[in-house]
Amino acid sequence: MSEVKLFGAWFSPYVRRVEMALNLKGVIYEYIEEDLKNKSPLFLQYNPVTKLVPVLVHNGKPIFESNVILEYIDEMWEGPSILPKDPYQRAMSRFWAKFVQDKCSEPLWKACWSAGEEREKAKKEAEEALKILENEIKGKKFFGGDNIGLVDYVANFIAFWIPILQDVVGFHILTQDKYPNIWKWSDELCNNSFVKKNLPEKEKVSSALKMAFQTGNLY
Ligand SMILES: N[C@@H](CCC(=O)N[C@@H](CS)C(=O)NCC(=O)O)C(=O)O
Repeated sequence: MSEVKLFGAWFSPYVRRVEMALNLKGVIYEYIEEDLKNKSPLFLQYNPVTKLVPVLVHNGKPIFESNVILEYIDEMWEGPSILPKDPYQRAMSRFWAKFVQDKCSEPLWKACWSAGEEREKAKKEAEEALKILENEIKGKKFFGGDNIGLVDYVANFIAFWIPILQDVVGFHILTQDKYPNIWKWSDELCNNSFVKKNLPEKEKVSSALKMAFQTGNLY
């Protein structure tokens, strides 16, 4: 019997996407909540490289970086696929996952936490990328087609966390009127019964972000 441990933080979108993937495949695992202000020696022993959660430990061997972990889970365990089987579709999923992370999520996050010129620059960058994403999701239920796939997992950040953060900071870029297709997809994803079970409580995330915004400390 294999031994699977996941080091995480309850509020982390990166951790939640890994939990979703493990649950999708029906993997039995031990979840270990890590205090990011005071990381445990065991956690640092497993991930002395990036020191970030999530870290998946499978039979004593650690794997870091959520996207790498998602692919590992997909290859290691049977069950519903996270990536498509077709090589071209697999390549495109990887491309869009990276696009969502680098071009949409990061500038959106940055715009919410910054001000002045820095905010304007991040806003412009996010808007350009969201326009492209808006077109990509048009007419589809999920980025993965009828089923949730890699891009949907990675885009959990813009579906669930970004709308909460926008309300907390009072600065809105991703809005229903500007990006109706993304908004529709977000609704579909967050209200999916499987996804819902793997998301944190909205109120709890909102309070944690409010606290972070007031104090300037994320953890
Ligand atoms: N690129 C990483 C990002 C992970 C990440 O940023 N994790 C945050 C929690 S949301 C973390 O561990 N922060 C701790 C720190 O910055 O020291 C991934 O995809 O796994």
